[in-house]
Amino acid sequence: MSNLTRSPAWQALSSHHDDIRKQSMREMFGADTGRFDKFSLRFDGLLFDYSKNLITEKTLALLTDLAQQSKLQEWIERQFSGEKINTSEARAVLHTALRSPRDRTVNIDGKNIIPDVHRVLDHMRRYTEAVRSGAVRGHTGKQIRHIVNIGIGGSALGPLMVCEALKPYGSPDLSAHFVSNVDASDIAETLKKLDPETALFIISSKTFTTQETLANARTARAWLVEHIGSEEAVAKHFAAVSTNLVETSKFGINPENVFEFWDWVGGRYSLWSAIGLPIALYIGMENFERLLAGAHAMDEHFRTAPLKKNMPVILGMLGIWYGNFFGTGSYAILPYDQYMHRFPAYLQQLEMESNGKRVDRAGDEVDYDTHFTVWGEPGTNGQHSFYQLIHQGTRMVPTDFLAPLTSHNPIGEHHTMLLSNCFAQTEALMLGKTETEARAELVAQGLTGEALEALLPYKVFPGNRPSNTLLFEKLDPHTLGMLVALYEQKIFVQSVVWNINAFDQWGVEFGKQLANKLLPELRSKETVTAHDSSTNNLINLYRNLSKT
Ligand code: G6Q
Repeated sequence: MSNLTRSPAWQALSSHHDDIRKQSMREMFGADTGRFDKFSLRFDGLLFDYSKNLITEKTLALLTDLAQQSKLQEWIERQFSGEKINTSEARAVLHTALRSPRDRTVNIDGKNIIPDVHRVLDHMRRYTEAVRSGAVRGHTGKQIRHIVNIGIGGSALGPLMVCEALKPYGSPDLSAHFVSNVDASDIAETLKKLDPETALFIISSKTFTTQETLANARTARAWLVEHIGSEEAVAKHFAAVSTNLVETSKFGINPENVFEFWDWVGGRYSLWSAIGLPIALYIGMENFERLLAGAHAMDEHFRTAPLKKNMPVILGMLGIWYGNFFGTGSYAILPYDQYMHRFPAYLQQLEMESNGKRVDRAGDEVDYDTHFTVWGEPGTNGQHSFYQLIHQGTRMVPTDFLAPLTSHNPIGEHHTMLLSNCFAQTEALMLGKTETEARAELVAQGLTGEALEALLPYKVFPGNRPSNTLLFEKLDPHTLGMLVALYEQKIFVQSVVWNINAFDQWGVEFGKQLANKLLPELRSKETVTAHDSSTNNLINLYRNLSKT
Protein backbone atom coordinates (compact mmCIF):
# COMPACT_ATOMS: atom_id res chain seq x y z
CA MET A 1 0.00 0.00 0.00
CA SER A 2 1.26 3.45 -0.85
CA ASN A 3 1.42 6.37 1.55
CA LEU A 4 -1.59 7.83 -0.18
CA THR A 5 -3.92 4.85 0.07
CA ARG A 6 -2.76 4.24 3.67
CA SER A 7 -3.29 7.85 4.68
CA PRO A 8 -6.02 8.78 7.19
CA ALA A 9 -7.90 11.03 4.71
CA TRP A 10 -7.95 8.30 2.05
CA GLN A 11 -9.06 5.66 4.52
CA ALA A 12 -11.81 7.93 5.85
CA LEU A 13 -13.09 8.47 2.30
CA SER A 14 -12.94 4.77 1.66
CA SER A 15 -15.24 3.92 4.56
CA HIS A 16 -17.47 6.92 3.80
CA HIS A 17 -17.84 5.54 0.27
CA ASP A 18 -19.31 2.35 1.72
CA ASP A 19 -22.15 4.45 3.19
CA ILE A 20 -22.70 6.78 0.28
CA ARG A 21 -22.83 4.28 -2.54
CA LYS A 22 -26.05 2.87 -1.13
CA GLN A 23 -27.69 6.28 -0.92
CA SER A 24 -29.84 7.89 -3.55
CA MET A 25 -29.54 11.40 -4.91
CA ARG A 26 -33.27 11.39 -5.49
CA GLU A 27 -33.73 11.02 -1.73
CA MET A 28 -31.01 13.52 -0.94
CA PHE A 29 -32.82 16.15 -3.03
CA GLY A 30 -36.16 15.11 -1.52
CA ALA A 31 -34.82 15.52 2.00
CA ASP A 32 -33.11 18.87 1.45
CA THR A 33 -34.64 21.67 -0.60
CA GLY A 34 -31.52 23.74 -0.02
CA ARG A 35 -29.23 21.25 -1.74
CA PHE A 36 -28.63 23.44 -4.78
CA ASP A 37 -27.59 26.39 -2.61
CA LYS A 38 -25.34 24.14 -0.57
CA PHE A 39 -23.60 22.57 -3.53
CA SER A 40 -23.22 25.32 -6.08
CA LEU A 41 -20.75 28.15 -6.55
CA ARG A 42 -20.82 31.35 -8.54
CA PHE A 43 -17.79 33.21 -9.71
CA ASP A 44 -17.45 35.99 -12.29
CA GLY A 45 -20.58 35.05 -14.25
CA LEU A 46 -19.96 31.31 -14.02
CA LEU A 47 -22.35 29.06 -12.13
CA PHE A 48 -20.98 25.70 -11.04
CA ASP A 49 -23.82 23.43 -9.92
CA TYR A 50 -22.41 20.27 -8.38
CA SER A 51 -25.50 19.35 -6.39
CA LYS A 52 -26.28 16.37 -8.66
CA ASN A 53 -23.37 14.39 -7.28
CA LEU A 54 -23.33 11.50 -4.84
CA ILE A 55 -22.08 13.65 -2.03
CA THR A 56 -23.07 15.01 1.35
CA GLU A 57 -21.48 17.78 3.37
CA LYS A 58 -19.39 15.09 5.03
CA THR A 59 -18.08 13.95 1.64
CA LEU A 60 -16.96 17.47 0.86
CA ALA A 61 -15.31 17.81 4.24
CA LEU A 62 -13.44 14.53 3.75
CA LEU A 63 -12.39 15.47 0.21
CA THR A 64 -11.12 18.78 1.57
CA ASP A 65 -9.17 16.87 4.22
CA LEU A 66 -7.55 14.83 1.47
CA ALA A 67 -6.65 18.00 -0.45
CA GLN A 68 -5.17 19.47 2.70
CA GLN A 69 -3.30 16.30 3.52
CA SER A 70 -1.80 16.51 0.00
CA LYS A 71 -0.59 20.05 0.82
CA LEU A 72 -2.58 21.40 -2.09
CA GLN A 73 -2.29 25.04 -1.04
CA GLU A 74 1.50 24.76 -0.90
CA TRP A 75 1.55 23.16 -4.34
CA ILE A 76 -0.63 25.94 -5.75
CA GLU A 77 1.93 28.47 -4.52
CA ARG A 78 4.76 26.39 -5.93
CA GLN A 79 3.11 26.42 -9.33
CA PHE A 80 2.37 30.16 -9.37
CA SER A 81 5.70 31.24 -7.96
CA GLY A 82 7.75 29.50 -10.63
CA GLU A 83 9.23 26.62 -8.68
CA LYS A 84 10.52 23.87 -10.96
CA ILE A 85 7.66 21.51 -10.24
CA ASN A 86 8.08 19.71 -13.56
CA THR A 87 10.92 17.79 -11.98
CA SER A 88 11.58 15.18 -14.66
CA GLU A 89 12.31 18.02 -17.11
CA ALA A 90 13.66 20.41 -14.44
CA ARG A 91 11.25 23.13 -15.58
CA ALA A 92 8.95 25.66 -14.00
CA VAL A 93 5.30 25.50 -15.02
CA LEU A 94 4.16 29.03 -15.69
CA HIS A 95 1.31 29.19 -18.15
CA THR A 96 -0.32 31.30 -15.42
CA ALA A 97 2.39 33.94 -15.96
CA LEU A 98 1.32 34.22 -19.60
CA ARG A 99 -1.99 35.68 -18.46
CA SER A 100 -0.59 37.83 -15.65
CA PRO A 101 -0.96 41.60 -15.74
CA ARG A 102 2.13 43.65 -16.59
CA ASP A 103 2.71 44.84 -13.05
CA ARG A 104 3.19 41.35 -11.56
CA THR A 105 6.54 39.77 -10.78
CA VAL A 106 7.22 36.09 -11.35
CA ASN A 107 10.81 35.01 -11.04
CA ILE A 108 12.58 32.04 -12.55
CA ASP A 109 16.13 31.65 -11.28
CA GLY A 110 15.96 35.21 -9.97
CA LYS A 111 14.75 36.77 -13.26
CA ASN A 112 11.31 38.36 -13.58
CA ILE A 113 9.73 36.82 -16.68
CA ILE A 114 6.67 39.09 -16.90
CA PRO A 115 8.44 41.78 -19.01
CA ASP A 116 9.36 39.05 -21.55
CA VAL A 117 5.76 37.83 -21.63
CA HIS A 118 4.50 41.33 -22.38
CA ARG A 119 7.25 42.02 -24.90
CA VAL A 120 5.97 39.06 -26.93
CA LEU A 121 2.33 40.11 -26.42
CA ASP A 122 3.25 43.58 -27.72
CA HIS A 123 4.96 41.97 -30.72
CA MET A 124 1.80 39.93 -31.34
CA ARG A 125 -0.32 43.07 -31.10
CA ARG A 126 1.79 44.98 -33.66
CA TYR A 127 1.83 42.06 -36.06
CA THR A 128 -1.84 41.09 -35.79
CA GLU A 129 -2.95 44.68 -36.20
CA ALA A 130 -0.71 45.10 -39.24
CA VAL A 131 -2.03 41.92 -40.87
CA ARG A 132 -5.67 42.64 -40.07
CA SER A 133 -5.46 46.25 -41.28
CA GLY A 134 -3.58 45.34 -44.43
CA ALA A 135 -0.43 47.27 -43.43
CA VAL A 136 1.37 43.94 -43.82
CA ARG A 137 0.41 42.18 -47.05
CA GLY A 138 1.36 39.21 -49.14
CA HIS A 139 4.22 39.20 -51.66
CA THR A 140 2.02 40.43 -54.52
CA GLY A 141 0.46 43.20 -52.46
CA LYS A 142 -2.82 41.47 -51.67
CA GLN A 143 -4.29 41.53 -48.18
CA ILE A 144 -4.01 38.35 -46.07
CA ARG A 145 -7.31 36.43 -46.00
CA HIS A 146 -6.31 32.93 -44.82
CA ILE A 147 -4.40 32.06 -41.68
CA VAL A 148 -2.99 28.54 -41.76
CA ASN A 149 -1.58 27.13 -38.54
CA ILE A 150 0.84 24.28 -39.13
CA GLY A 151 1.47 22.49 -35.84
CA ILE A 152 0.37 19.43 -33.94
CA GLY A 153 -0.75 18.47 -30.43
CA GLY A 154 -0.23 21.33 -28.03
CA SER A 155 0.78 23.53 -30.95
CA ALA A 156 -2.60 23.05 -32.62
CA LEU A 157 -5.43 21.80 -30.44
CA GLY A 158 -5.74 24.90 -28.24
CA PRO A 159 -5.79 27.48 -31.05
CA LEU A 160 -8.11 25.27 -33.10
CA MET A 161 -10.54 24.78 -30.22
CA VAL A 162 -10.53 28.51 -29.39
CA CYS A 163 -10.94 29.69 -33.00
CA GLU A 164 -13.93 27.38 -33.32
CA ALA A 165 -15.41 28.36 -29.96
CA LEU A 166 -15.01 32.08 -30.65
CA LYS A 167 -16.04 32.05 -34.29
CA PRO A 168 -18.63 34.80 -33.66
CA TYR A 169 -15.67 37.06 -32.80
CA GLY A 170 -13.66 36.07 -35.88
CA SER A 171 -12.94 38.66 -38.57
CA PRO A 172 -15.29 38.17 -41.53
CA ASP A 173 -12.28 38.94 -43.76
CA LEU A 174 -10.21 36.04 -42.43
CA SER A 175 -10.53 32.30 -42.33
CA ALA A 176 -8.50 30.13 -39.96
CA HIS A 177 -7.18 26.72 -41.03
CA PHE A 178 -5.30 24.10 -39.04
CA VAL A 179 -3.00 21.47 -40.53
CA SER A 180 -1.58 18.85 -38.16
CA ASN A 181 -1.42 15.38 -39.58
CA VAL A 182 1.55 14.08 -41.53
CA ASP A 183 -1.08 12.41 -43.71
CA ALA A 184 -0.79 14.52 -46.88
CA SER A 185 -4.57 14.61 -47.16
CA ASP A 186 -4.64 17.15 -44.34
CA ILE A 187 -2.47 19.72 -46.07
CA ALA A 188 -3.70 18.83 -49.57
CA GLU A 189 -7.33 19.50 -48.67
CA THR A 190 -6.38 22.74 -46.90
CA LEU A 191 -4.28 24.03 -49.80
CA LYS A 192 -7.23 23.48 -52.14
CA LYS A 193 -9.15 26.12 -50.18
CA LEU A 194 -6.38 28.73 -50.34
CA ASP A 195 -5.23 31.46 -52.63
CA PRO A 196 -1.42 31.56 -52.28
CA GLU A 197 -1.35 35.33 -52.66
CA THR A 198 -3.53 35.82 -49.58
CA ALA A 199 -2.37 32.95 -47.35
CA LEU A 200 -0.28 33.35 -44.21
CA PHE A 201 1.30 30.18 -42.78
CA ILE A 202 2.19 30.08 -39.11
CA ILE A 203 4.59 27.29 -38.26
CA SER A 204 3.92 26.53 -34.62
CA SER A 205 6.34 24.21 -32.92
CA LYS A 206 7.90 24.56 -29.51
CA THR A 207 10.88 22.44 -30.54
CA PHE A 208 10.78 23.07 -34.30
CA THR A 209 11.88 19.47 -34.77
CA THR A 210 8.50 17.70 -34.89
CA GLN A 211 8.30 15.42 -37.93
CA GLU A 212 4.71 16.19 -38.92
CA THR A 213 5.02 19.95 -38.59
CA LEU A 214 8.26 20.20 -40.52
CA ALA A 215 6.95 17.95 -43.31
CA ASN A 216 3.80 20.07 -43.64
CA ALA A 217 5.79 23.29 -43.44
CA ARG A 218 8.07 22.15 -46.29
CA THR A 219 5.10 21.16 -48.42
CA ALA A 220 3.39 24.50 -47.78
CA ARG A 221 6.61 26.35 -48.61
CA ALA A 222 7.08 24.46 -51.89
CA TRP A 223 3.43 25.09 -52.85
CA LEU A 224 3.74 28.80 -52.15
CA VAL A 225 7.01 29.22 -54.04
CA GLU A 226 5.66 27.26 -56.99
CA HIS A 227 2.44 29.27 -57.20
CA ILE A 228 3.90 32.70 -56.60
CA GLY A 229 7.04 31.92 -58.55
CA SER A 230 9.48 33.43 -56.09
CA GLU A 231 11.48 32.24 -53.09
CA GLU A 232 11.24 35.77 -51.71
CA ALA A 233 7.52 35.24 -51.11
CA VAL A 234 8.38 33.05 -48.09
CA ALA A 235 9.33 36.12 -46.04
CA LYS A 236 5.86 37.64 -46.44
CA HIS A 237 3.80 34.46 -46.16
CA PHE A 238 5.42 32.62 -43.26
CA ALA A 239 5.61 33.31 -39.54
CA ALA A 240 6.81 30.99 -36.80
CA VAL A 241 6.14 30.42 -33.13
CA SER A 242 8.87 28.52 -31.35
CA THR A 243 11.36 28.31 -28.52
CA ASN A 244 13.97 27.23 -31.09
CA LEU A 245 15.05 30.40 -32.84
CA VAL A 246 18.04 28.68 -34.48
CA GLU A 247 15.81 26.28 -36.40
CA THR A 248 13.24 28.94 -37.38
CA SER A 249 15.99 30.97 -38.96
CA LYS A 250 17.37 27.87 -40.75
CA PHE A 251 13.90 27.39 -42.22
CA GLY A 252 14.18 30.89 -43.70
CA ILE A 253 11.55 32.65 -41.66
CA ASN A 254 11.96 36.39 -41.42
CA PRO A 255 13.16 36.99 -37.81
CA GLU A 256 10.61 39.82 -37.51
CA ASN A 257 7.88 37.22 -37.93
CA VAL A 258 9.22 34.82 -35.34
CA PHE A 259 7.34 34.79 -32.04
CA GLU A 260 9.11 33.42 -29.07
CA PHE A 261 7.99 31.42 -26.09
CA TRP A 262 9.81 29.52 -23.39
CA ASP A 263 10.48 26.05 -22.08
CA TRP A 264 8.43 26.79 -18.96
CA VAL A 265 5.30 26.70 -21.13
CA GLY A 266 4.09 23.14 -21.68
CA GLY A 267 2.73 22.41 -25.16
CA ARG A 268 -0.79 21.60 -24.00
CA TYR A 269 -0.77 24.70 -21.77
CA SER A 270 0.53 27.02 -24.49
CA LEU A 271 -2.50 28.59 -26.15
CA TRP A 272 -1.94 31.64 -23.91
CA SER A 273 1.53 32.19 -25.36
CA ALA A 274 2.49 33.14 -28.90
CA ILE A 275 1.07 29.74 -29.86
CA GLY A 276 -2.17 31.72 -29.62
CA LEU A 277 -1.06 33.87 -32.61
CA PRO A 278 -3.68 32.37 -34.98
CA ILE A 279 -6.32 33.13 -32.34
CA ALA A 280 -5.15 36.73 -32.01
CA LEU A 281 -5.09 37.13 -35.80
CA TYR A 282 -8.55 35.67 -36.19
CA ILE A 283 -10.43 37.32 -33.27
CA GLY A 284 -8.16 40.36 -32.79
CA MET A 285 -5.69 41.11 -30.04
CA GLU A 286 -8.27 42.76 -27.77
CA ASN A 287 -10.34 39.62 -27.72
CA PHE A 288 -7.24 37.50 -27.19
CA GLU A 289 -6.45 39.68 -24.18
CA ARG A 290 -10.01 39.12 -22.89
CA LEU A 291 -9.34 35.40 -23.13
CA LEU A 292 -6.15 35.86 -21.08
CA ALA A 293 -8.01 38.02 -18.56
CA GLY A 294 -10.66 35.33 -18.11
CA ALA A 295 -8.00 32.73 -17.41
CA HIS A 296 -6.24 35.12 -15.03
CA ALA A 297 -9.49 35.69 -13.14
CA MET A 298 -9.85 31.92 -12.66
CA ASP A 299 -6.19 31.71 -11.58
CA GLU A 300 -6.80 34.36 -8.93
CA HIS A 301 -9.88 32.52 -7.72
CA PHE A 302 -7.93 29.25 -7.58
CA ARG A 303 -5.08 30.84 -5.70
CA THR A 304 -7.14 32.73 -3.14
CA ALA A 305 -10.51 31.04 -2.58
CA PRO A 306 -10.78 28.66 0.38
CA LEU A 307 -10.64 25.03 -0.71
CA LYS A 308 -14.35 24.49 0.02
CA LYS A 309 -15.37 27.41 -2.20
CA ASN A 310 -12.81 26.83 -4.92
CA MET A 311 -14.12 25.71 -8.33
CA PRO A 312 -11.06 23.90 -9.66
CA VAL A 313 -10.54 22.25 -6.27
CA ILE A 314 -14.12 21.00 -5.99
CA LEU A 315 -14.21 19.85 -9.62
CA GLY A 316 -10.90 18.05 -9.16
CA MET A 317 -11.79 16.44 -5.85
CA LEU A 318 -15.14 15.21 -7.24
CA GLY A 319 -13.10 13.51 -9.97
CA ILE A 320 -10.97 11.82 -7.31
CA TRP A 321 -14.13 10.78 -5.46
CA TYR A 322 -15.50 8.96 -8.50
CA GLY A 323 -12.24 7.78 -10.03
CA ASN A 324 -10.61 6.39 -6.92
CA PHE A 325 -13.55 5.40 -4.76
CA PHE A 326 -16.30 4.47 -7.23
CA GLY A 327 -13.76 3.17 -9.75
CA THR A 328 -14.98 5.21 -12.73
CA GLY A 329 -12.45 5.26 -15.55
CA SER A 330 -13.79 8.04 -17.71
CA TYR A 331 -15.86 11.16 -17.72
CA ALA A 332 -17.82 12.85 -20.45
CA ILE A 333 -17.64 16.51 -21.42
CA LEU A 334 -20.96 17.58 -22.86
CA PRO A 335 -21.03 21.18 -24.08
CA TYR A 336 -24.47 22.41 -25.07
CA ASP A 337 -22.90 24.88 -27.44
CA GLN A 338 -22.07 23.92 -30.98
CA TYR A 339 -19.15 26.38 -31.07
CA MET A 340 -17.49 24.26 -28.36
CA HIS A 341 -17.42 21.16 -30.54
CA ARG A 342 -13.63 20.80 -30.20
CA PHE A 343 -13.64 21.36 -26.44
CA PRO A 344 -13.84 17.64 -25.54
CA ALA A 345 -10.94 16.86 -27.90
CA TYR A 346 -8.93 19.70 -26.41
CA LEU A 347 -9.57 18.42 -22.88
CA GLN A 348 -8.64 14.93 -23.98
CA GLN A 349 -5.08 16.07 -24.50
CA LEU A 350 -5.00 18.34 -21.47
CA GLU A 351 -6.28 15.66 -19.12
CA MET A 352 -4.81 12.49 -20.57
CA GLU A 353 -1.36 13.79 -21.44
CA SER A 354 -1.08 15.50 -18.08
CA ASN A 355 -2.25 12.78 -15.74
CA GLY A 356 -1.79 9.61 -17.78
CA LYS A 357 1.13 8.63 -15.53
CA ARG A 358 2.06 5.44 -13.73
CA VAL A 359 4.84 6.53 -11.40
CA ASP A 360 4.72 9.12 -8.66
CA ARG A 361 7.05 12.04 -8.07
CA ALA A 362 9.57 9.74 -6.42
CA GLY A 363 9.56 7.43 -9.45
CA ASP A 364 7.64 4.69 -7.65
CA GLU A 365 4.81 2.82 -9.32
CA VAL A 366 1.47 3.95 -7.95
CA ASP A 367 -1.14 1.54 -6.58
CA TYR A 368 -4.16 3.74 -7.36
CA ASP A 369 -5.70 5.04 -10.57
CA THR A 370 -4.35 8.37 -11.74
CA HIS A 371 -6.38 9.38 -14.74
CA PHE A 372 -9.57 9.43 -16.73
CA THR A 373 -10.42 8.84 -20.33
CA VAL A 374 -12.14 11.99 -21.49
CA TRP A 375 -14.72 11.92 -24.21
CA GLY A 376 -17.74 13.80 -25.38
CA GLU A 377 -19.60 15.63 -28.09
CA PRO A 378 -21.85 18.64 -28.07
CA GLY A 379 -25.43 18.22 -26.93
CA THR A 380 -27.90 17.54 -28.32
CA ASN A 381 -25.97 15.38 -30.84
CA GLY A 382 -24.53 13.09 -28.17
CA GLN A 383 -28.02 12.41 -26.84
CA HIS A 384 -28.76 10.52 -30.03
CA SER A 385 -25.79 8.22 -29.60
CA PHE A 386 -23.66 7.46 -26.53
CA TYR A 387 -26.00 8.90 -23.90
CA GLN A 388 -27.60 5.44 -23.95
CA LEU A 389 -24.54 4.11 -22.13
CA ILE A 390 -24.50 6.99 -19.66
CA HIS A 391 -28.14 6.32 -18.74
CA GLN A 392 -28.24 2.53 -18.75
CA GLY A 393 -24.71 1.15 -19.10
CA THR A 394 -23.15 -0.96 -16.36
CA ARG A 395 -20.43 1.56 -15.52
CA MET A 396 -20.93 4.94 -13.96
CA VAL A 397 -19.78 7.80 -16.19
CA PRO A 398 -19.64 11.17 -14.42
CA THR A 399 -20.51 14.03 -16.75
CA ASP A 400 -19.87 17.75 -17.07
CA PHE A 401 -22.62 19.70 -18.85
CA LEU A 402 -21.61 23.16 -20.06
CA ALA A 403 -24.08 25.66 -21.47
CA PRO A 404 -24.50 29.37 -22.21
CA LEU A 405 -27.70 31.10 -21.10
CA THR A 406 -27.81 33.14 -24.27
CA SER A 407 -26.96 32.13 -27.79
CA HIS A 408 -24.89 33.92 -30.40
CA ASN A 409 -27.64 32.90 -32.78
CA PRO A 410 -30.99 33.73 -31.16
CA ILE A 411 -33.18 32.15 -33.80
CA GLY A 412 -36.72 31.17 -32.89
CA GLU A 413 -36.92 28.74 -29.98
CA HIS A 414 -33.66 26.90 -30.71
CA HIS A 415 -31.86 27.98 -27.58
CA THR A 416 -34.77 27.26 -25.26
CA MET A 417 -35.04 23.82 -26.81
CA LEU A 418 -31.29 23.28 -26.42
CA LEU A 419 -31.31 24.21 -22.73
CA SER A 420 -34.44 22.19 -22.02
CA ASN A 421 -32.59 19.15 -23.34
CA CYS A 422 -29.54 19.95 -21.23
CA PHE A 423 -31.47 20.37 -17.99
CA ALA A 424 -33.71 17.38 -18.70
CA GLN A 425 -30.67 15.16 -19.17
CA THR A 426 -29.02 16.07 -15.87
CA GLU A 427 -32.34 15.62 -14.07
CA ALA A 428 -32.98 12.24 -15.69
CA LEU A 429 -29.45 11.01 -14.97
CA MET A 430 -29.96 11.87 -11.33
CA LEU A 431 -33.55 10.67 -10.90
CA GLY A 432 -33.58 7.69 -13.19
CA LYS A 433 -36.92 5.94 -13.64
CA THR A 434 -38.03 3.43 -11.04
CA GLU A 435 -39.82 0.20 -11.85
CA THR A 436 -43.05 1.65 -10.48
CA GLU A 437 -42.75 4.72 -12.68
CA ALA A 438 -41.87 2.65 -15.72
CA ARG A 439 -44.81 0.33 -15.08
CA ALA A 440 -47.22 3.26 -14.76
CA GLU A 441 -45.95 4.64 -18.06
CA LEU A 442 -46.45 1.33 -19.83
CA VAL A 443 -49.93 0.96 -18.37
CA ALA A 444 -50.77 4.47 -19.59
CA GLN A 445 -49.63 3.37 -23.04
CA GLY A 446 -52.14 0.51 -22.86
CA LEU A 447 -49.73 -2.38 -22.17
CA THR A 448 -50.77 -5.18 -19.84
CA GLY A 449 -49.84 -8.71 -18.79
CA GLU A 450 -46.88 -10.51 -20.33
CA ALA A 451 -46.19 -7.83 -22.88
CA LEU A 452 -45.83 -5.27 -20.11
CA GLU A 453 -43.65 -7.52 -17.93
CA ALA A 454 -41.39 -8.36 -20.86
CA LEU A 455 -40.73 -4.72 -21.67
CA LEU A 456 -40.49 -3.45 -18.11
CA PRO A 457 -36.79 -4.20 -17.34
CA TYR A 458 -35.68 -2.26 -20.42
CA LYS A 459 -37.63 0.80 -19.36
CA VAL A 460 -36.06 1.10 -15.92
CA PHE A 461 -33.29 3.68 -15.42
CA PRO A 462 -31.18 3.27 -12.29
CA GLY A 463 -30.45 7.02 -11.99
CA ASN A 464 -27.99 8.16 -9.32
CA ARG A 465 -25.64 9.08 -12.18
CA PRO A 466 -23.61 12.15 -11.31
CA SER A 467 -23.31 15.34 -13.30
CA ASN A 468 -21.88 18.82 -12.91
CA THR A 469 -23.45 21.75 -14.70
CA LEU A 470 -21.48 24.83 -15.68
CA LEU A 471 -23.70 27.68 -16.83
CA PHE A 472 -22.49 31.01 -18.16
CA GLU A 473 -24.07 34.07 -19.70
CA LYS A 474 -22.56 33.74 -23.19
CA LEU A 475 -19.59 31.99 -24.73
CA ASP A 476 -17.34 35.04 -25.00
CA PRO A 477 -13.52 35.26 -24.81
CA HIS A 478 -13.46 36.01 -21.08
CA THR A 479 -15.72 33.06 -20.24
CA LEU A 480 -13.81 30.67 -22.46
CA GLY A 481 -10.56 31.74 -20.77
CA MET A 482 -12.13 31.00 -17.40
CA LEU A 483 -13.39 27.61 -18.48
CA VAL A 484 -10.06 26.46 -19.91
CA ALA A 485 -8.17 27.64 -16.82
CA LEU A 486 -10.75 25.88 -14.64
CA TYR A 487 -9.96 22.55 -16.29
CA GLU A 488 -6.20 23.20 -16.33
CA GLN A 489 -6.22 23.80 -12.60
CA LYS A 490 -8.63 20.95 -11.89
CA ILE A 491 -6.14 18.62 -13.56
CA PHE A 492 -3.38 20.11 -11.43
CA VAL A 493 -5.41 19.52 -8.25
CA GLN A 494 -5.77 15.85 -9.13
CA SER A 495 -2.08 15.50 -9.96
CA VAL A 496 -1.20 16.91 -6.53
CA VAL A 497 -3.42 14.39 -4.74
CA TRP A 498 -2.05 11.56 -6.87
CA ASN A 499 1.49 12.83 -6.30
CA ILE A 500 2.34 12.71 -10.00
CA ASN A 501 3.99 15.17 -12.39
CA ALA A 502 1.24 16.55 -14.65
CA PHE A 503 3.68 18.47 -16.79
CA ASP A 504 5.95 15.95 -18.48
CA GLN A 505 4.93 13.66 -21.37
CA TRP A 506 7.44 10.88 -21.89
CA GLY A 507 4.87 8.78 -23.75
CA VAL A 508 4.46 11.50 -26.36
CA GLU A 509 8.24 11.97 -26.56
CA PHE A 510 8.53 8.22 -27.14
CA GLY A 511 6.25 8.60 -30.18
CA LYS A 512 8.53 11.32 -31.54
CA GLN A 513 11.52 9.03 -31.05
CA LEU A 514 9.72 6.30 -32.99
CA ALA A 515 8.55 8.59 -35.77
CA ASN A 516 11.68 8.33 -37.89
CA LYS A 517 12.81 4.89 -36.76
CA LEU A 518 11.13 2.72 -39.36
CA LEU A 519 11.22 5.28 -42.14
CA PRO A 520 14.48 4.02 -43.73
CA GLU A 521 13.15 0.46 -43.69
CA LEU A 522 9.97 1.45 -45.51
CA ARG A 523 12.18 3.04 -48.15
CA SER A 524 14.59 0.11 -48.26
CA LYS A 525 15.07 -2.14 -51.31
CA GLU A 526 15.86 -5.16 -49.13
CA THR A 527 13.28 -7.39 -47.48
CA VAL A 528 13.05 -6.40 -43.81
CA THR A 529 13.60 -9.18 -41.27
CA ALA A 530 14.85 -7.34 -38.20
CA HIS A 531 11.53 -7.17 -36.33
CA ASP A 532 8.87 -9.53 -35.03
CA SER A 533 6.91 -11.33 -37.74
CA SER A 534 3.97 -8.93 -37.54
CA THR A 535 6.06 -5.78 -37.96
CA ASN A 536 8.24 -7.38 -40.68
CA ASN A 537 5.18 -8.37 -42.69
CA LEU A 538 3.50 -4.99 -42.36
CA ILE A 539 6.65 -3.20 -43.51
CA ASN A 540 7.26 -5.61 -46.39
CA LEU A 541 3.66 -5.41 -47.53
CA TYR A 542 4.00 -1.64 -47.85
CA ARG A 543 7.44 -1.90 -49.52
CA ASN A 544 6.12 -4.37 -52.08
CA LEU A 545 3.03 -2.32 -52.80
CA SER A 546 4.88 0.96 -53.13
CA LYS A 547 7.24 -0.68 -55.70
CA THR A 548 4.32 -1.53 -57.98
C1 G6Q B 1 2.06 18.87 -25.45
C2 G6Q B 1 2.75 17.76 -26.08
C3 G6Q B 1 2.64 17.65 -27.57
C4 G6Q B 1 3.38 18.74 -28.34
C5 G6Q B 1 3.42 18.34 -29.81
C6 G6Q B 1 4.05 19.39 -30.68
O1 G6Q B 1 2.03 19.07 -24.25
O2 G6Q B 1 4.03 17.64 -25.65
O3 G6Q B 1 1.30 17.62 -27.97
O4 G6Q B 1 2.75 19.96 -28.16
O5 G6Q B 1 4.08 17.12 -29.93
O6 G6Q B 1 5.37 19.65 -30.28
P1 G6Q B 1 6.14 20.87 -30.87
O7 G6Q B 1 5.40 22.10 -30.50
O8 G6Q B 1 7.52 20.82 -30.28
O9 G6Q B 1 6.15 20.71 -32.36
